[in-house]
Amino acid sequence: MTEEIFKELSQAVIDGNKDKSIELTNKLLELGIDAKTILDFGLLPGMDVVGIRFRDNIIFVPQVLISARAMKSSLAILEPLLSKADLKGSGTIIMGTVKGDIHDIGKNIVSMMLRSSGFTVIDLGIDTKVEKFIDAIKKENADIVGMSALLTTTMGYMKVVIDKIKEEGILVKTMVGGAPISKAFASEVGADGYAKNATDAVKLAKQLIGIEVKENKIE
Ligand code: B1M
Repeated sequence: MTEEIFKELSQAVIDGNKDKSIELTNKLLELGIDAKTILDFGLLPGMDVVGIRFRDNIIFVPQVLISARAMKSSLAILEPLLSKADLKGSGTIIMGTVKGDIHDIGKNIVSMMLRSSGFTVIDLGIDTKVEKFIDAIKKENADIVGMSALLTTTMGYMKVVIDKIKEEGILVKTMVGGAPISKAFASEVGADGYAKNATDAVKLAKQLIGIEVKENKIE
């Protein structure tokens, strides 16, 4: 029965049906399904289909925005629940989608998962310029700065931020992610780490600040 509801939830994201997405998210929670499972098996598979259809010109920006709105409405319900995990102080992370880029769904999921793992996350939002990153790193005395980019035309901006951090001699670890980013690209721009998804981002953040990462543990 829950399998059917997961499929319906994915479909609600695909259709951009915000009310249905909220209703089904709440229904799964009432059935005792945890927030991370709802994210992984209901919302993300829906957004995967949206991505493929967008790429193949089957749907266009307005439909994608409506799907994103549905997904965000459900994420808003899940976020406080994900953050209810047993929290212990881990470190402070500055997060942002780089300049020129307004994609924020993945970055928001990563931020949410980091918070639920005990990190303090200062989210600078989208279209984040180098000065904003640098100011926040200094102000918050951050341990890590995380950058997200979804466009091949904006991913290069990560190097601008990393170069500035190095130039100013700031002691902060850097991590990067987003659909076009790879491990090789991360090394090329001089980042300290790359994560392909939110679960790996949590593992990486812990490694970067020297927290032991336990395998086979659902984050
Ligand atoms: Co955009 N878009 N989009 N879009 N969009 C892509 C990225 C694209 C691949 C679609 C396609 O053609 N197939 C394509 C980029 C092509 C390229 O650069 N090679 C594209 C394009 C072209 C564009 C526009 C230029 C379209 C236009 O206007 N002609 C435009 C650009 C606007 C801009 O940024 N300046 C644009 C606009 C938009 C919308 C506004 C309509 C909307 C964004 C809404 C929003 O974010 N609020 C949108 C969307 C939704 C997408 C797709 C369909 C989905 C992205 C998404 O949210 N995925 C996307 C296609 C795709 O990726 N399949 C596409 C779900 C999300 C959970 O995954 O963001 O990858 P993701 O995050 C993952 C990991 O990457 C990782 O963890 C996350 C969770 O697992 N991760 C990190 C992310 N950040 C991380 C940081 C980390 C670690 C891991 O550490 C710091």
